[in-house]
Amino acid sequence: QFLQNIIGHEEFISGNATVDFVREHPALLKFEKRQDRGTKFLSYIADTIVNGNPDITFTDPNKLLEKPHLPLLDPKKTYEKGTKDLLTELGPEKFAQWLRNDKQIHYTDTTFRDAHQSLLATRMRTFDMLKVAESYAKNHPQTFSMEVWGGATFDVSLRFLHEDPWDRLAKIRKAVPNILLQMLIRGANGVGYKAYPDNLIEAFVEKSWETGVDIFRIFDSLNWMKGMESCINFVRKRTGGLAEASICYTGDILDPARTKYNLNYYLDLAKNLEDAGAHILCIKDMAGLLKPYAATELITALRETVKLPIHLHTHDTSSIQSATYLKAIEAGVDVVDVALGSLSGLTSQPNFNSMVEMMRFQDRHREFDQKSLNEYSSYWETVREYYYPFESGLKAGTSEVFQHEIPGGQYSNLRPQAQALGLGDKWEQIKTTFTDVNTLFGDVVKVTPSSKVVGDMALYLVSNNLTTVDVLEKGETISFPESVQQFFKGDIGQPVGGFPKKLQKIVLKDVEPYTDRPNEHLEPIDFEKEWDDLKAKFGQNVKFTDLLSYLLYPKVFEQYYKHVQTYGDVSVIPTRIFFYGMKQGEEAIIDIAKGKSIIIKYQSMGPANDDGTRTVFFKMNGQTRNIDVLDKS
Ligand code: 3PY
Ligand code: ZN
Repeated sequence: QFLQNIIGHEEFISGNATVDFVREHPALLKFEKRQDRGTKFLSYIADTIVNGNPDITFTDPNKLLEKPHLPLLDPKKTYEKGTKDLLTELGPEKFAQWLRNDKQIHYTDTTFRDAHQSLLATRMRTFDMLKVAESYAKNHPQTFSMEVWGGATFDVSLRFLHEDPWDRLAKIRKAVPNILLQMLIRGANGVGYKAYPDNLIEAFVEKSWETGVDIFRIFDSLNWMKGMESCINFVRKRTGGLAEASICYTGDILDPARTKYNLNYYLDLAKNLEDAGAHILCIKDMAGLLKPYAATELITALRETVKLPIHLHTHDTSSIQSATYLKAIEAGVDVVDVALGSLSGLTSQPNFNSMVEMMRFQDRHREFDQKSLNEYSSYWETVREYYYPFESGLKAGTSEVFQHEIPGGQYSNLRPQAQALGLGDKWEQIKTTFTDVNTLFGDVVKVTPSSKVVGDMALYLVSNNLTTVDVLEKGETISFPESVQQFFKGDIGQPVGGFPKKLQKIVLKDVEPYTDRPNEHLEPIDFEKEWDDLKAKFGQNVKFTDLLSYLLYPKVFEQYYKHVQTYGDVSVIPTRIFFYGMKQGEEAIIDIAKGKSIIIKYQSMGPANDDGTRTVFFKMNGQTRNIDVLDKS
């Protein structure tokens, strides 16, 4: 491996290596303990059998987890041309014009991103997506786009699924070459919860495009233009993709008592986003607050105010959001976000399959093969069961959302967060406190990361038996959650109308807040140095995408990398086995690479050994293999 490290080193390849080459690059002497892939997988499965997957907090032994039926695909079917081909042909400006003038309604399928982020705490694995990605792209090439990346998926795939998000994107791109792929990016916060140096966001955008993203849905969690402008520019400058800039919708434009976010506020913001270079305008209704008649007013006025095509995103938490889509379509919206039937509704997007039927025989209808679309819904219905520990527990639509305004993507996370803090029985109080905190903060736009700040504060108050009145009266004695301190310092930008000054002083005490872009207080990344450091730390085989992941989430990446070294690329392990291990006597085939599979049979587990380990007995490709695992129970 020493030789391989040398031969593979850039300096050696470029012919610039001197006699000091090895001394200057200690990483050349780093060797991985070599273990074959099969043994790594067996170690993972053995550990899951003995100790369980640490991400699974409860299991139901009676749960039936069936094998899903794959939707039918005519083997002769090839990829028909789709929106991706059209973007390549027209370029972003002309593509946007085409979209604005196209009469039939377009659909973005969010199944691979927001749907599972909002219903299943973002846990959907690449394995389950890849089973249907290619056939979907062949069967439904008229889909406008598929949202497959960004938001919380980046963090969760590294942190909990031990998967490389870049690898997921590249594989989906390969399976879906004809339909536009889109991601959600939190402007200056990238796919994280804080501001990052500009040159990191720039490199991230460029690499995302190269790996497969076509549409960048850019938003700022406080609707702050300065949080979005540079990201819009990076998309325009560094990619051939589309900058879709977002208005995050909050409040109710029809409510005369709520004047802060009124129609004019949204129209001005839309104009600013158009002037900043957006190709598409997104109304990002992250909590599902845009009511049907408000949609009529908003979309009609926006179509008159800007020349951009309009893309509407909502969450069906209240269960009335398909009515909003109907009104928006009547008012001329160009694209709506939907999720395949069994992963739609509630905190997810409205139902794709049913939306298509609602529009059938209408002027703006776009034809889809409904029978096939339903087969995809059935596939996900079966697969969803594998993720049952991550369900949010919400059973029906709730109009409470119009009071608490919790975003759909946060709802499915906040509840388990509360449970983890021992506040499971205080869920009702947490929701009302969330509303109170929003009022205390001056009615802010709430979406990641600002929604997390409000959520953290609500959890903090409930767990300490405090109210928002206590905060104002005895705030000097309170040590506020870190995210709240950062928010009032200006770390995630400036809220509409500014910070409530008295509260800001209470939270920050003597710390001076800033009013300009938080990114300007950050040193640019020295990529060459970071790249060398990363290689020294993790060996020569790290990729540039690893560097980006590391710079965004250093600790999470380190743990992910350790996991890969110990267990290999676990994304290829079937989901049931990944979460729940194997049953005694069960046999499974794992496709570890194209055309390469291993057959694993779990035979038995031995008693506890003196050193606290247990031996798990397998057959791998017919040969007996024993794996010793530390029993952590
Ligand atoms: C995210 O930022 O992850 C969101 O989904 C916001 O709605
Ligand atoms: Zn959303």
